[in-house]
Amino acid sequence: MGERPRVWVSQPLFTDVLARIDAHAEVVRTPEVAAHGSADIAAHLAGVDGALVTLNERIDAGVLGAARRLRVVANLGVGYNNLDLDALTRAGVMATNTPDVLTETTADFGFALLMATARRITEGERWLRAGEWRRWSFETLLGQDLHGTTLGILGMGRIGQGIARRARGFGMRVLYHNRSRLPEATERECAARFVDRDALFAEADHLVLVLPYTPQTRHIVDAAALARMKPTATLVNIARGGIVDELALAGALAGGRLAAAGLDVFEDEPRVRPELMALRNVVLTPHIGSASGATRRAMVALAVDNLLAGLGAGPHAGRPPNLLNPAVAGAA
Ligand code: 8YV
Repeated sequence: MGERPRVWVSQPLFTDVLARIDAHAEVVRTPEVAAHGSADIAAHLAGVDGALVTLNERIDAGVLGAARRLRVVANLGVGYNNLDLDALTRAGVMATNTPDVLTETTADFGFALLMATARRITEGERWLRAGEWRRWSFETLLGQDLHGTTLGILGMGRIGQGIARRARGFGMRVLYHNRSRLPEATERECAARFVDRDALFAEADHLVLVLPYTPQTRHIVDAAALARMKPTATLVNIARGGIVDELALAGALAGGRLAAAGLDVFEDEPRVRPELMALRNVVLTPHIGSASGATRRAMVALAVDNLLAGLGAGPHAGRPPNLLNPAVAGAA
């Protein structure tokens, strides 16, 4: 019998879910949440056949150089901008993500963040806790309605569609923009109408960003896009921070050119720009869109399925269900 495969797990994850790997491989665990620099990641990858990583770990050509036995990198998350897919493919390493299992949880969160932002919920709580609530008054903390308004969704994949379905129940009109238009049946089901990007910025009372982060979508919400938006509009970002030019956003919010923003993601996590921190009309959350207990467990379970499959074990041996670079499997 050959040597048992080795797997690196980049941060502590649900022990019982990870235990499924033990039957097939030796697991190199990370005892606490660490900021792995590229030298550290390269050193770990050099000694293993598979890795379970999060958005904290950037996997590119630089860290793959010495990873001679690496066969599969299973990313925890539907977004995989932390993976250089071309570099992984060139190195013959399968890459996988965790779609579907987090769709509804993340759509719930997107809606929660939208409501908190539009109705100034966290701002009100901060005000109350600071002892500012001295007398009830009619014109305190006036927000924006959701019902009867137009929701714009930029990026109409699974999560965007989940948000559209929720918006329907709230009596909102839904417009969307996406790289490609959805089939008519899906548009009907989501009660959503396709418009071009500029029209989306201009017509939305509330705009939610749910698109993948790529070189093409970096700063897609820049000063010019923000200038197209209504000054009464709210912007919610649950995708990736780099989609928005944060300095332009802070400027628009400070200058009254946009009513409010809800941000779960930032360009340089976990650092949040002081320009955003200083603003009253921004709801800031620490990238928790998919963070329900059940969903985070499901994400790890799916990543483990993908990892084991990439190592040639388990029910999907050799065919990870969420393979991002099939060219590698084809070559195998
Ligand atoms: C994850 C996410 O928590 O799925 C994504 O793209 O951003 C989050 O759900 C994150 O990727 C963990 O690595």
